Amino acid sequence: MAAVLDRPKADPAFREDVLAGLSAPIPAVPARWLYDRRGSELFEEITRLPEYYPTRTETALLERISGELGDLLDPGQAVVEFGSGSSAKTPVLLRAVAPAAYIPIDISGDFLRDSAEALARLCPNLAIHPVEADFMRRLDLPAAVAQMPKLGFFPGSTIGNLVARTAVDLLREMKETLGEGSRLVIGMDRIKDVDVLLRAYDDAAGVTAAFNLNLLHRINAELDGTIPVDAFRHRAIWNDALSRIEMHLEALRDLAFTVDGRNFAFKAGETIHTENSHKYGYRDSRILLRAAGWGVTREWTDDKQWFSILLAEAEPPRFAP
Ligand code: AVI
Repeated sequence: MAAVLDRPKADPAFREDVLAGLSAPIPAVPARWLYDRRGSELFEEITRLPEYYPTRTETALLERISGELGDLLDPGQAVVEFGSGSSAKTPVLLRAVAPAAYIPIDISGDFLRDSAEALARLCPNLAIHPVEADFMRRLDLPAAVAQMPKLGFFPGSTIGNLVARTAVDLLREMKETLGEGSRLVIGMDRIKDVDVLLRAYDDAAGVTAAFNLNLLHRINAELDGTIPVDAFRHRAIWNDALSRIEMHLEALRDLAFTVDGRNFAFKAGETIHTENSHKYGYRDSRILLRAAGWGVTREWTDDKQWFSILLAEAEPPRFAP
């Protein structure tokens, strides 16, 4: 009885995604379930790994271009960040563009409040309006910023975790949320040497492996699972045709387990697909943004051309041949 009471309450959407995903012909669980408390801590650790170049490359690039960004963007805008803004990048952008207001949007209320409080200490004169919502859907911004020009901020190459169709849907929703005449600063990871990519997603210290395997621990804890976690290993694969790193959990032997009373069996070598991280070439990022109604006006990249920050403008609807 105590064990049942101690079990964290399962999110019904988590149960549904896991049961459907494990029964699918190509087993897969949506990547968003990697981020429970432990998963989020492990992701923070990943961002500090020597092999994981995106976070430090993007932050350094943002610092390098902050003067130019400040020249290109008028002060007094409302900066809308898609994600809670807990990273070091947010203060860099805010210092560069001197906004009148800052609106972080995140689905996790606790995370949102903590990062908004930390930011308020750093920028005491900035009006901060946190919005607890799923930014994958169109949403209404606070009335206080209705008349201000809007600048969206979507760093971290989070867009890369979505397949193209979903990425375009999200970018279109962002355009709707931000409105006519708005702009967007977005970070996108570039295609590069496969060894560099594989090391970034399969680090020597095994932090990414722990991040991926944590999903199985979470299923066991929250969905009454009996998955033998030690019988799975983390795999990072470069899928060249789809231009993405894929994370999988591979069964090391034939095995069987239950989740929420349902039976599952895996043969040695079979995998559960847990994440995609798409990488974009110069033209790819433009096509993706254009498909959602955003025109790229500037792009900056680091010396190695490993990571890009793009400035895009919401394009008015127009007839085209
Ligand atoms: C959050 N996202 C941009 C990370 C990425 O690089 O795709 C997630 C990640 N997965 C493994 N390492 C990092």
